[in-house]
Amino acid sequence: MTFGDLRRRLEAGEVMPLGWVSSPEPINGVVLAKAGFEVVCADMQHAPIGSETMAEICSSVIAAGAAAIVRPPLFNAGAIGSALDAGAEAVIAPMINTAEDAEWFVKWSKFPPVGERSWGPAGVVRNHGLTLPDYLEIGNRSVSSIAMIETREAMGNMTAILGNPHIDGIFVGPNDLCVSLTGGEAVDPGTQIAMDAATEIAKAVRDAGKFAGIFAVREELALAYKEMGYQLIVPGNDIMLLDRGAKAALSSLKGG
Ligand code: 3PY
Ligand code: MG
Repeated sequence: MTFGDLRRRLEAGEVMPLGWVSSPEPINGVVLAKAGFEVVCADMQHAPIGSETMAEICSSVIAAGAAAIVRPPLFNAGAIGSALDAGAEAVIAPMINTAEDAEWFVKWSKFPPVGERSWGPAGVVRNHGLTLPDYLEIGNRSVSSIAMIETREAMGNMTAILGNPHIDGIFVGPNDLCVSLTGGEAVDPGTQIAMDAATEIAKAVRDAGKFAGIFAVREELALAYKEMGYQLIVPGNDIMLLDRGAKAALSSLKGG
């Protein structure tokens, strides 16, 4: 993957399975990249991944030949800048619920004149072999600002969020969405209400000419999301994949 390929391929409609690192372990990003994931995300929101480890995960993933992306913690402008400075080609911002949240996100993820991202891409030029003027020229159109829709409020404001021309794609958090839509009664993305919401979001994103991604907690859900038109599909994070692989290996040895 060369810098900028990720956004070009997503805008061309390609389905790209997304590797997801939820451990403070750069090696896990490398294993996912070498296993064939062409794009790998470091999750700073729900994993103990701080900025130094995030930058190491990005460098390792890029050196292994894949594109790196990052989910920063909630409304953390500093982490958005650090992720992009480290060479991430996309930032997935959690809980973008309103048009104002989307504007806030664009402000911190794009350089002027679009936003106010601060200049300091030492890691990105080193990791991707670019010059500073190259990066100034291509940064805004190569990096994707991906807003998470994961609440009832965000679904109500979807047209306005998608209407922001600098929000490049949407990522669905089906767990939070299920919790929000059921008023805290359930956390199963496979329930009808969550599946119907995922279908509705995929259609709205497609109609807006943008790309959509989603986290799948089970394999059959990953396949259902692909049918709905999702492109960036996470088939479980590193810990979930290790757990499944460990159980399969044990059961074949124990015959159970
Ligand atoms: C969710 O399901 O809420 C997520 O944020 C997935 O990462
Ligand atoms: Mg979430």
